[in-house]
Amino acid sequence: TPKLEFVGHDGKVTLWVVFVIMVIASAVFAAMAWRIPVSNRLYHVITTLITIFAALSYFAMATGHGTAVHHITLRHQHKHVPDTFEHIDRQIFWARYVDWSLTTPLLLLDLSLLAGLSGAHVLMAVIADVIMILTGLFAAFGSEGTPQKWGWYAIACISYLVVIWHLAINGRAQVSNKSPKVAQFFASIALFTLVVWTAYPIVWGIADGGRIVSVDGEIIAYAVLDILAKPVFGFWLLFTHANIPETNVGL
Ligand code: RET
Repeated sequence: TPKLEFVGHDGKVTLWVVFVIMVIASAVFAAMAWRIPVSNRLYHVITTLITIFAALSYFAMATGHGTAVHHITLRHQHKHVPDTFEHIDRQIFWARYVDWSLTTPLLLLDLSLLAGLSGAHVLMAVIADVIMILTGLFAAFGSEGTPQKWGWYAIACISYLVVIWHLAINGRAQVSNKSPKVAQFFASIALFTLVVWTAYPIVWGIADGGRIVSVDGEIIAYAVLDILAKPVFGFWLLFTHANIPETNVGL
């Protein structure tokens, strides 16, 4: 019989709590949009969509959908006796990857508009980001012990470096053409994003990939990161946008 690694009570509660937070954030962001002219609402629309997608994904996960069982076989080699096999069934929430493949490009769009990145750079950053998420999904379901599993993970990490390259290096260069206030704000929120985003591959490595952390531990770790990356990021962006008129994109 396989060893089961499934969501427990704490994980379930956490998923519901984050669902509620995402719904509230979506409602507040939408309300903030209605108070200003339509011409200034682009960040609001993008940011509200981000938390709506997250709410949908968390609802799916909290109700037991958006998940699949990953069958893992570990082969233990022994001297003089035949190899033994250990079977583990671990739950993988693929809904996360659907969420991330839509929301991380939108988050990048927020930052790109703020920096005034060129269309070519925005497109390259977004495509690299989608490759990062999809190869991360391949890694999550890749058979244990195959080189491809961590190979996909490595490709995802390289894609992540491409994203950082476009946002940090080119974004910084571009935003210096804007007012010092905008440049200062971009530097702060981009650094915050860099720190939070970099924690995801670390959590993945010790939870989904390395299975050192339980499914509940994984849910809690991603919950904290998702709240920082979406509602906290969103509030910070929209409040600052309201206070610094030069952040307007004119789109
Ligand atoms: C994976 C695993 C493969 C290697 C890398 C990853 C990066 C994921 C990131 C996710 C960011 C998610 C956000 C969600 C929004 O709330 C796919 C975990 C590099 C950076 C910001």
